Amino acid sequence: MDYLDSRIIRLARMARFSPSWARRIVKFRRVACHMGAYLRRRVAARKIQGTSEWAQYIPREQGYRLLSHDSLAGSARVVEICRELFEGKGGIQSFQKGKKPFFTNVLEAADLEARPELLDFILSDPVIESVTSYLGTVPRLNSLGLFVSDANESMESSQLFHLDGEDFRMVKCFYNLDDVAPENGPFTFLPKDVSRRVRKGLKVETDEGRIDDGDVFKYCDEEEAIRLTGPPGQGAFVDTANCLHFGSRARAGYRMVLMFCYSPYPNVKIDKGKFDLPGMPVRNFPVKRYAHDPLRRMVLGLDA
Ligand SMILES: O=C(O)CCC(=O)C(=O)O
Ligand SMILES: [Fe+2]
Repeated sequence: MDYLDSRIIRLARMARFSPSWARRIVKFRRVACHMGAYLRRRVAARKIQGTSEWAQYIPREQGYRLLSHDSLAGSARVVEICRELFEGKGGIQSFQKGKKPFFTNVLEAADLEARPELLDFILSDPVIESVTSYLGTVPRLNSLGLFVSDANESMESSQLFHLDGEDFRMVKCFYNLDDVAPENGPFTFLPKDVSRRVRKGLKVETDEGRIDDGDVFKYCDEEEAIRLTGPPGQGAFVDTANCLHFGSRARAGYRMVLMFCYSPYPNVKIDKGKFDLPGMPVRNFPVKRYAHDPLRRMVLGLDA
């Protein structure tokens, strides 16, 4: 089906539809094909929005929420586990760069089996309920990883300001796993309202393309950018489809983060098959543990 959708995008472009209209057509087609799953998720989300104490946790206007080690139950333990896993693989001495050399995942599906607390946290009520309320639908967990950004001199791809393209709205969660200083390449983003101003100025609609700092800072102040520096356990939920962002400009030492990605289902991402390459995030999760839990079944796509 991704083949069909790539054709739709191409045709829409030829017909001079804007990129965001082309994506709307793809979204519409996919929703029509998965109407049952789509509606179930919307109904379940409405209930969560009406009852959960996490319903307003990620503010819609700003599109992000900063987290510290004690914001969400279990995060401090998960940070510990990630650090242990990395050390268990030989740490930075044994680190092998992947397809994206400056942002390489070292986590494997087997690690998630061995340390179930990790996925338990990612699927915990506070996380699912805050993300669901922000998106207005019970999301799908797309990918996750323990990403290492070793010192580098490059300035390309996601090291430049950009938007992610999973959907019109999405939520990524980042946790620093080590002390992160400015020279270690912190995840850096502009709040949604600031991004909107910049996008308007530069006529940026979607995830297509990367933008130079110089252009971005014509429309906002450098101080408006939020850098995820700080100790292990410092983190953020960020709508990376609406908040311009970059990371991994690690010019000294290295940076290590846990990152997981939630997006609506169905989403508009066109799969280009890059996920099988070394160092890309994990997408096959051990699901048995959650097979009898209706909410988590949806989040893991076991219901569709
Ligand atoms: O390297 C980073 O911290 C940013 C990566 C990125 O753009 C993303 O995960 O969407
Ligand atoms: Fe990104």
